[in-house]
Amino acid sequence: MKRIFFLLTASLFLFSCQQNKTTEAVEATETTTNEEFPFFIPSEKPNRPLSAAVERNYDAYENIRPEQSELYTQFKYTKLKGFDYNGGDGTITRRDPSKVIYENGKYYVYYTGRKSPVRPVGMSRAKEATDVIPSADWDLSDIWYATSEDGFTWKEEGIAVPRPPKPEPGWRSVTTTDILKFNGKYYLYFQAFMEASGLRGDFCPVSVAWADSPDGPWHHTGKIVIPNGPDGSWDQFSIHDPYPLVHDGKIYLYYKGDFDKRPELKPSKIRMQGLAIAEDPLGPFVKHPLNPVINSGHETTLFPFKEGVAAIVQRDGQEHNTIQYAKDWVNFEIASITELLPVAGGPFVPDAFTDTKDGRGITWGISHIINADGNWNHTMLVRFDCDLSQDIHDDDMKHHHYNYSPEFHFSHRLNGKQKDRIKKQTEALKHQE
Ligand code: AAL
Repeated sequence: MKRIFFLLTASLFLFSCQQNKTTEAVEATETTTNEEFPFFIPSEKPNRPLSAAVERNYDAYENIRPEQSELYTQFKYTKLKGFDYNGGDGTITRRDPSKVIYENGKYYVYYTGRKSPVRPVGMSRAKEATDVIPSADWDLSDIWYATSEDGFTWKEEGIAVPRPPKPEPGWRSVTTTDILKFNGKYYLYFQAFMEASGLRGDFCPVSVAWADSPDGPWHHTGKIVIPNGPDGSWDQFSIHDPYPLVHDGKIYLYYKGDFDKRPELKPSKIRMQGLAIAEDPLGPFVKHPLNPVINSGHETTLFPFKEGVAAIVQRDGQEHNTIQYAKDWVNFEIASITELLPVAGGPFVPDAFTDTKDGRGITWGISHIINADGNWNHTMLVRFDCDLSQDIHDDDMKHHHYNYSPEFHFSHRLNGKQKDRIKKQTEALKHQE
């Protein structure tokens, strides 16, 4: 009898403890207004009044912690071996690399290459440019390419696509290329300048060359495949950074447009990104009716991710320094906010052309650093590494911030105008005493 009584009492006690726990657990999700927000953040959005920011933390992002998101990463950079820059004197530039592809047992990258007897005079002095004196860093350029066994040491193979003869599109400069592999052929899309950049602006359409091998020979089509938009349209002048991917059996080519130029503003232009779609690599490309589809960024850097496409959005615009995602390849949302993003990134995207329905993401690529060594006409290619991949989880790529050295902070110093303003503000205070 005693044994039964003990068992009954013990069961009742355990049941009441369990009830308390359940109550506590329920309360943790249904805390009332006057309860503090819990120390252990609810994994699901709690049923309680929330601030806009905490509401957003649940609704706008994949995870409540950025480091748990596949589309959050930091970036690490490595200096490349194999490229000489004449000591950074501006007579050589390599910039705006393509995506990296892997063929014939090695990596390939294509990029804007300029080797000129003198450094560029600058876009503001474009009138002084000649057929040997470049205006901008990317003026009088050809499409060069290099190969690598490991992605760190590269062998410059030479010019892939040279400037065509006048008056073909690109006779002045062929730049900012990207690669597509489609039905066994290779295509290099590029900005096709027909005037020195800076004369009117950075104005150009996009043309394309094709080859049966990543080593060429490359055949100019002499066609403008992404034309400038009609007068008064956002992309009437600049069709930059062509970036093809394969989706839904078609070529989805993203590109940048510079527009709304107002010299009285700094920066004077807005930069956004558009999309043009074609069934054939040589076109016709149809621009998406919702263009521009990305409201920020500068050079295009995208990759298939799960069923959609992700974009590294850097440098310009309301949403620069973000990684964005479009499940439908058109309507982009911010997936994460990060820093020190690769500029003009050309990632290694193994499934860029496979029409994948489950994009695996990226872990490295080639990007560029402009104004290297403080010289606006010295741009260099670098390697970036990251964890934007479903196939790895690298905690060392998922910290929340970098620690910038005092020297880095002090390198961003006040200019004379700002110092004068500050001086006047202090003097004004003295007069008030
Ligand atoms: C780059 C790209 C395009 C521009 C110039 C060269 O970063 O946006 O290619 O025309 O700058």
